Amino acid sequence: MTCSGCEAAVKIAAKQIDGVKDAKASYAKGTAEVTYDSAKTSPDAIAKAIAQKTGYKTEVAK
Ligand SMILES: [Cu+2]
Repeated sequence: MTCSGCEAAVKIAAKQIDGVKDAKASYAKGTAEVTYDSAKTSPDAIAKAIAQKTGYKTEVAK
């Protein structure tokens, strides 16, 4: 992410994913924090969906 516009785009993309309850993104840190329902989705699926919607490379934080 390179600016606060990207930050908002990542946040919106994450919130559109089924099973995601809340999302926060920080362009300063280059990270996003997602609260999700583990019965509906998984970190890998969320990362993939965000990458598809925004064009950013994503990886699941370990
Ligand atoms: Cu930007």
